Amino acid sequence: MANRRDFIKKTALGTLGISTTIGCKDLAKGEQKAPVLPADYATVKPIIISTWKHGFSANESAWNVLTNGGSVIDAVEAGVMVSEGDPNERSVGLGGLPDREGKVTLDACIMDHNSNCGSVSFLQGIKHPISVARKVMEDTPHVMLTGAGALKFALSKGFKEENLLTPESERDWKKWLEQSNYKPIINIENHDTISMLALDENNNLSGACTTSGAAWKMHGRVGDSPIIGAGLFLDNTVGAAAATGLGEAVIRTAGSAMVVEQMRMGKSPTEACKTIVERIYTIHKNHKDMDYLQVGFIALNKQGEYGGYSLRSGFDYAVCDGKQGNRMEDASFKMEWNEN
Ligand code: SD4
Repeated sequence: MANRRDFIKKTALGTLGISTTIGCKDLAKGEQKAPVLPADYATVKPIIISTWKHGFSANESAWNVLTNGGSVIDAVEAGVMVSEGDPNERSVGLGGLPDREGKVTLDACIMDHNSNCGSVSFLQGIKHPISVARKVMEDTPHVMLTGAGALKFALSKGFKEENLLTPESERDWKKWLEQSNYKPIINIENHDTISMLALDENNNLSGACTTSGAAWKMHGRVGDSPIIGAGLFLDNTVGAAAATGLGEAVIRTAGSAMVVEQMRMGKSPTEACKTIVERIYTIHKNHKDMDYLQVGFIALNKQGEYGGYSLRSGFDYAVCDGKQGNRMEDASFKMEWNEN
């Protein structure tokens, strides 16, 4: 894995007297722009944290919403939409890798500080499932819609149906078909899912999680990402957590809800993530999934403290606040890939 310090560059934030390590050159699609930060932000609120490198540009978008009068739920929605709409992100929305039948099927959920939540699973043909999830939250008596019902609902709300399978993803799927070996390796080059957590200056949390799920999954498979409590959970009196990695393992352990409960019991975000990763390891160490198992969590508490931890090496996340700007951080981890 490349050294994170290689990526870091100074930005104009220094001229505001804000200590800055912002920007990751290799993350830029075009020129990387620093978020516009008010100069007098001395605290760590607002703060945004999101999974993997695509979290970096997602954070920028969320930050712009938050610092231009948008709500924290608006911010997390806008943030993860960046990854959903990017055809070069092969694990989310448009361009996501398909299931073994060549279908791109999407899972997403969103949750606000009042514990309102909305979710869609096994949704096809809609580029921004997170926005459909938000509509489920706001415009229906339900939390979760799935498959054809979710699509029907999305169309009724004016979403446009489109082909999300890009030529690149179709090519990779055809190549995969030659061996048809299902072994979802989730690492820094081959990750899935953007999960984003944010805390605004009024102390309110929101979270969003969206993915095309594990590549080459069975048709109809739903992972942890649309499941409140598994892929995402928050309690506005405590903190928020979100997951990435093998969804089956996260569902088996109600991962994100458990991380929040660890924070409720007084653990720091990193310690809380570590405790649940250790639990997942204990449950899975003799499991058939173990040779490719990866899980990682990010967490953010009400004080604006954050952290992440993964089972195996190679998990990183993006953090954006008014003190240090936007940057990538490597999560601590339990083991290397060649250990069992
Ligand atoms: C899933 N949790 O569908 C997602 C995939 C993922 O990093 O997050 N991979 O199982």
